Amino acid sequence: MSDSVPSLAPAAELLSEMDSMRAGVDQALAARLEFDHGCPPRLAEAMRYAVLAPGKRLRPLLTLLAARACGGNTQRAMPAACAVEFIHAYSLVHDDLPAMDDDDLRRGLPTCHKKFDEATAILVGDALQARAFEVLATELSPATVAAEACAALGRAAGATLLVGGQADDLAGIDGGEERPRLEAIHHRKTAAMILVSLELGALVAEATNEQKSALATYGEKFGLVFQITDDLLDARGDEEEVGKRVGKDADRGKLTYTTLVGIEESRQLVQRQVDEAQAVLEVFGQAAEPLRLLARMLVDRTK
Ligand code: GRG
Repeated sequence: MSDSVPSLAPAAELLSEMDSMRAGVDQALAARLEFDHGCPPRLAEAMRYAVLAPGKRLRPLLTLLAARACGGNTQRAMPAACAVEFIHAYSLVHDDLPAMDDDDLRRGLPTCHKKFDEATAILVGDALQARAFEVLATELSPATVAAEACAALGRAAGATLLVGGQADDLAGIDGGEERPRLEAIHHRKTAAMILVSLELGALVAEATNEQKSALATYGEKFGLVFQITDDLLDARGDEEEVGKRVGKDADRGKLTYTTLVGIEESRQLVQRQVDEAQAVLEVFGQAAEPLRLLARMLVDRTK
């Protein structure tokens, strides 16, 4: 059964629909973090703290909206939406640890290891990763779809993509041209999870190859826009401040789009990619309007 998609829905209506979807995702995540017995209460509390903190829920939205664009039911895609957010939340908890990025704040709150302790934060990540695959394996059907979803998420979150990208980034792998190096790290640490979020939505909706390939192109462009706008946010402030920060990043040797091509070219690149991301969704007609809006919203994002 497909969800009914209003034709020519005005942006305001779509925005409020996406807010409801986000609230639905939060409820679904919370429901999957209730443990009857056996889970130490402090671990369960820390898992809920890490996942339910006010994130943007971009990846689960991509899963639900991809399913809808392909004519599927968003509720059927909800377990997959939760699984991608569990992996994302685990990667943030581990990335914030002293051994990695050593951050004190995440989503405007103390990081998991600051609020609890380091060992708990490591275990939160471990348990969230396991929970993601448990949810896919037990809640998706038929079994072939569940197995394909586990394989796709395992690949995206594994040693060649998310974890491998993090390892190379931490090791400061250098040499070679800067632009391809930046793109490779970005592809593995950021775009791979965005792509698999869309892929799982398409999988649950039993999408055609044409639909899958359009979503993959959209995902590449969305991922790039997400990364560049992330870099632009890091470099925000008034122009003088921006100039100073970009200079500082460059001094530290931190490779970002803003340090590599500058603010103005980064902004132009964002605009081009957003236009192309929207155009590639033509194949879905009106059913992909929320995905178009989501890409446009990245341009002006403030967090
Ligand atoms: C520890 C295996 C492992 C991987 C860590 C996520 C990550 C890889 C590193 C975090 C730093 C980074 C590369 C950020 C890139 C962009 C990103 C993933 C930002 C956070 O995602 P948002 O903005 O976060 O969607 P919210 O909080 O809204 O969910």
